[in-house]
Amino acid sequence: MNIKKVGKILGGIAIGVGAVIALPVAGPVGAVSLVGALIGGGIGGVTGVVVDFFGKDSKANKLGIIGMQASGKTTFLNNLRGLEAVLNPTSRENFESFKFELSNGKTIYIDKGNDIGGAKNYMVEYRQIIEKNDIVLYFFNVSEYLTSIDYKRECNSRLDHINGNIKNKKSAIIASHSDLSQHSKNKLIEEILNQVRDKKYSNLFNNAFFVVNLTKRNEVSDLMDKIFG
Ligand SMILES: Nc1nc2c(ncn2[C@@H]2O[C@H](COP(=O)(O)OP(=O)(O)OP(=O)(O)O)[C@@H](O)[C@H]2O)c(=O)[nH]1
Ligand SMILES: [Mg+2]
Repeated sequence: MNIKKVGKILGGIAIGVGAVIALPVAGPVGAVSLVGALIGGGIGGVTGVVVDFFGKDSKANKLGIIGMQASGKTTFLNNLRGLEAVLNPTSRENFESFKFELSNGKTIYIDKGNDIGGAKNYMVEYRQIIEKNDIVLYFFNVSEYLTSIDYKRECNSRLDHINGNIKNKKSAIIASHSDLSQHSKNKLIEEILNQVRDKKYSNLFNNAFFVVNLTKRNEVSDLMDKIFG
């Protein structure tokens, strides 16, 4: 899929609040994938063939959660489990298996796992985390990405590292803190896609890329619907 084209498509759409836009585009493995933008109260995102991969299995899913420091990894996990927000940076925490019900009534089983911090030293574990888990979610703060060159460099270097190890593993990129940007989710998607267009890891954004406020439980639910629904 041509990212430039996707950016243009998203940038050129006039959307009413609350509308869901889904445009068929050629997917990276030759399948037809959907470029979706859900705005208003919902999340903005690009979903693709991963939706098909994710949707079939009723066994417990092993979730690998990695990403930048303070990008909302623990907030996401806590929101899924109906727990209150934590404000402390994580070093390493185990979480027990849990269930999550999608809006279509389907139950998703998440296997017990590890919530690790986003400090750079944990990057040495990425390869193993990618190997051991069924689905890898990579988190970064979209607002910081677009305003701090150092953050962007660090984030890109991690994306490059992940891309080198991801092979055919299912993955999704989650850009958090959309609420801290003055731009709409659609604009943020367009901007990020433009910025990664010529990068080796741009394919990571083809399948499943979401821009979201992770502090809103309904946005986390929407995200789960899109990933697993
Ligand atoms: N405004 C806003 N705040 C968010 C969002 N996601 C997370 N936060 C806040 O960002 C802070 C860091 O969130 P965490 O969930 O601890 O981030 P983390 O990625 O687990 O951080 P580390 O474990 O230290 O790597 C918390 O204060 C969250 O409430 C978001 O989408 N929007
Ligand atoms: Mg954490």
